[in-house]
Amino acid sequence: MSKETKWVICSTCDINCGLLVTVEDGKVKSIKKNPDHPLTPNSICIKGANANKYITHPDRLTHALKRVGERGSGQWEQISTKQALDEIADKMKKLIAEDGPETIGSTYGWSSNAGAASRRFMNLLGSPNWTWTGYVCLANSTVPSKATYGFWQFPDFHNTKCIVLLGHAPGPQRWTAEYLWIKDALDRGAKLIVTDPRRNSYSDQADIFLQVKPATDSAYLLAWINVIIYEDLYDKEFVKKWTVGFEQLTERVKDYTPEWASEITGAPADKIRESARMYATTGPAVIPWGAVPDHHANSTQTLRALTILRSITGNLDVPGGELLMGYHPEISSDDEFELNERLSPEQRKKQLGVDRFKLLSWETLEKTGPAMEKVWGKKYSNQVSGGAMAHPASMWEAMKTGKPYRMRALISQCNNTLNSYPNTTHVYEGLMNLDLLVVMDLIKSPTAQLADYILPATHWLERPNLFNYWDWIPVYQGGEQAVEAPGECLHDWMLWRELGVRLGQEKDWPWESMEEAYDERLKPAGLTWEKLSTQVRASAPEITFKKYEQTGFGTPSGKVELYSSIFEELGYDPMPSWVEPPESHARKPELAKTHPLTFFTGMRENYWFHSFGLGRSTKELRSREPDPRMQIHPDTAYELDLSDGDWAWVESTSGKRIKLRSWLSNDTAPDVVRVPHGWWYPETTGSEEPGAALSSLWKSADAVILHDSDEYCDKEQGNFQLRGLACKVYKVEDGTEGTSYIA
Ligand SMILES: Nc1nc2c(c(=O)[nH]1)N[C@H]1C(S)=C(S)[C@@H](COP(=O)(O)OP(=O)(O)OC[C@H]3O[C@@H](n4cnc5c(=O)[nH]c(N)nc54)[C@H](O)[C@@H]3O)O[C@H]1N2
Ligand SMILES: Nc1nc2c(c(=O)[nH]1)N[C@H]1C(S)=C(S)[C@@H](COP(=O)(O)OP(=O)(O)OC[C@H]3O[C@@H](n4cnc5c(=O)[nH]c(N)nc54)[C@H](O)[C@@H]3O)O[C@H]1N2
Ligand code: SF4
Ligand SMILES: [Mo]
Repeated sequence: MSKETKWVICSTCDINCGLLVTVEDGKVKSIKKNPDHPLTPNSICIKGANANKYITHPDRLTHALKRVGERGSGQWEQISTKQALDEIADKMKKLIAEDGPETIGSTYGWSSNAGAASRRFMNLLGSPNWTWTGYVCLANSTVPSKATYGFWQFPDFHNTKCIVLLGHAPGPQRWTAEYLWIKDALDRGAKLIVTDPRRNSYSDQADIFLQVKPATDSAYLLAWINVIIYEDLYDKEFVKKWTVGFEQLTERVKDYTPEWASEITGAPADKIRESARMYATTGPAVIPWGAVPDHHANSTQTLRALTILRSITGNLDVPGGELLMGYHPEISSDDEFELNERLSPEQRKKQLGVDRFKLLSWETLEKTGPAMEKVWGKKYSNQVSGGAMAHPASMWEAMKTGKPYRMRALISQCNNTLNSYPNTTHVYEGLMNLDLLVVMDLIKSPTAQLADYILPATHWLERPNLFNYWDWIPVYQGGEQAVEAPGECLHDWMLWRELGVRLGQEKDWPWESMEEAYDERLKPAGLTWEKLSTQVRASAPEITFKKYEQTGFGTPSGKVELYSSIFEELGYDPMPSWVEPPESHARKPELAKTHPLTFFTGMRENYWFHSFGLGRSTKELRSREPDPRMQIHPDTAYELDLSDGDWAWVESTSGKRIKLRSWLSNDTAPDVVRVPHGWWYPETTGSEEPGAALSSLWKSADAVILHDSDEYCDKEQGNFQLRGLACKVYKVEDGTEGTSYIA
C-alpha cells in the first residue's frame, strides 16, 4: 500500500488555500489544513475539505459528450475528447472563414487558473471577444486603481490599525484565509468600520456600523472625502507632493456632506462623520476589496472614491496600508503569457460593447501602457486579467440579433454562464442562437445542458498547479497533483493549447504538458515546477514600501491622479460623483407603490462557490442549505403573511419572478430583502417552466430577475446593477411544496 502526503492548492474558490492531501493507493484519503504553509497557514473551509466527494460523485463528468437531439433536449453521445476537439476546431475554422475570428467568443470563471491561456488563444486567434466573470468581480476593480495610482492595491492586514469592511464579510467558510487575516488584525486591536444593509457577521464587533441602503455606497464615501478634506484630516505632505487634482476634488465634494449622504443612505450623519474621522486618523488603515462596489451601476465612480480615500489619507504603499507591490521578478507574468501585443489594432476595435463602455477596452489598456511600462516594466498590465474584456450583455445581443455583427460560437469554460451573468433570458436567447456552444465543466451545469459539446475538466485535486495571484501580488506557489483524473478529463489550460495547435497556433504552444509550460514560466527563477511544488513550495520577495519615491506612480503624470487624465481622455468624468441607482425609490417614487421592497443578490453561502453544482449535489453540504433562502425582516414578512420557511415569489420590475424560501431575520432592514445567488437544482432535470429543462434553473436563479440593459449598466465599464433593485414579494399560494432535495 502506498501512502503519501501532498501539498495541493485548492481552487474551489479564488482564495487558493494551500492544503495537505493524503493519498493512499491513488485515492484521496483526507484533505486537511496545512499549518506549515507559508502563505495560507491553517486555512481550510468545508468546501475544500469535502472536495474528494466532488471528484467521485456520480454527477461528475468524465467523458466528452456531443449533442445528438435538439439543443437542450438532453440527448448525448459519448465521444473521445480527441474527437470532440477535432470537431470543435473544424467548426471554428468554418465559422471564422465565414464571419472572421470575432465571431468566436469565450467566457471563463474563477476556479481553474487558466485565464491567461484562454486569453493567449483568443489573442492569437484574432478575437477581441474574450470575457469572464472577472467583469463583475475584482478584475474590473483593478482598472480604476491603475488609472488613479498605477497598480492594484493589496491590504497589509498584518500591520494595519483600522479595517473598513464595505459590505464585505469573509468568514470561516467564506474566503477563510482573508477571514483569518482580519481576525488576527482585530485580535491585535485594529479598529473596525462596517457598512452593510443588514447586520452581518462583523457588525456587532465593529467600532462603527453604518446600516446603509443597498447600492448607496458612493454617497457615504463621497461624504467621507468631504469630511476628511474640510476637517483637515488628510495627509497634507503626501497630497502636496504626490497628487494632482486636489483643488478640483475639494470643489467637487463641497456639497457631499454627511447630512446629504444620510438622506440617501439612511445612516445617521454623525455616524458617517465619525467613521470618516476614524478611518482618516487611525492609520495605517485598509479598505480591503469586496464585491459590493463591483455590482452597482455606479461602480466605477464608487471605486474611484475608494482609490481617492486610500490616497489622501496617506495609506498608499506604507506598512499597514495599501501595498502597491509590483511583479515578481522570477516568474513570467500572466500578461506576458497572454501575448496581448499580437491582437491587431483592427480586431481590438471590434471588441463588443466598446462603443459604449470604454474603461475595459484596448484603448484604455493602451493609455495606461506607457506609465505601466515605465514603472513596472509591463505595457499590457492586465492585473487580475482586468484589461480589455468584451461586455457580456453585448455578446448575448450579438448572438441573438447579429448586431453589430454575428457572434456564432462561444467557449464557456469554468463558468456557468446562465447563472453568473444577469438576465438569464437574454443569455439563453443568445446561446440558443449559436452555431457552436462548447462548455467545459465538472458537471452538466444548466449552461452545459445547452451545449453542442461538453468537455470534462480535471479538478484541482487532479492537476499540477502554478498560482501567481494573477499578477496582483509578487507571490507564486506550486501545488502538487494529488490523484489521476478519471476517464478522459482535460486540464482547462490544455483546452486552449489543443485548440491552438489545431488552429495554426502550434508554434506558440510548444509545451506538451502542463509541467513543461510551468517550467518555462519559472525559467527566470532558475526553478522547475517539480522543485517548486515539492521543495520550495512558494516564493515572495521581501516587501519594500513607498517605491513610488524612486519611480513615481504608474500614471501619466507619475502622481496619484485624483483628477484622472485617463478618464478625461476617454470622455468620462475625471472626478467621482453620486449617481442615483437606476431603481431607487428616490429616483422613481412610483416604484414604491408597485415594488415597495429593495433586494440585493449575493451574501455568499458557506457550502459552495456561487453556482457550483457538485456542492449542491453533495449530501453533506446540501443538507445544511437545502433551499435558496430569502432573508426578510419579520415585520415585513408579517405584513405579507409569510412565516419562516414559506415559499415566496420575488418579482422584479422585469416582470419575472423566482421562488425562494422565507428566512425571517431581524438582521435586515424592513424594506430590504436578500436574494441568494447562483441557484439551480442538480437533482432535477425538468422544470416548471415549459420549454426549458435545465435543472429547474428558472425556478430560483437570481439572474432570472436581473436586468442587463444599458440603463442598468455602469457608464464607464458596463458592469451590472446586482444590488439595490426594486421588487415585490408575495406568498406562493399553493406553497405546500417541500424541498426538491432528497437526502
Ligand atoms: N463560501 C463561499 N465563500 C465565498 C464565495 C462563495 O461563493 N462561497 N465567493 C467568493 C467570492 S468570488 C467573492 S467576490 C466574495 C464576496 O464576498 P463579499 O464581498 O463578502 O460579498 P457578499 O457575501 O455577497 O456580501 C457581503 C455583505 O454585503 C452586504 N451587501 C449587500 N449589498 C450591499 C450594498 O449595496 N452595500 C453594502 N455596503 N453592503 C451590501 C450583504 O448584506 C452581505 O452581508 O466571497 C468569496 N467567498
Ligand atoms: N447576480 C449575481 N451575479 C453574480 C454575483 C452576485 O453576487 N450576484 N457574483 C459574481 C461574482 S463575485 C463572481 S466571482 C462570479 C462567479 O462566477 P464563476 O466563477 O464563473 O462561477 P459559476 O458561474 O458559478 O460557474 C463556475 C462553473 O465552473 C465549474 N467548475 C468548477 N471547477 C472547475 C474547473 O476546475 N474547471 C472547469 N472547467 N469547471 C469548473 C463549476 O461546476 C461551475 O459550473 O459570479 C458573479 N455573478
Ligand atoms: S477558502 Fe475553502 S474553497 Fe476557498 S480555497 Fe480555501 S479551502 Fe478552498
Ligand atoms: Mo467574486
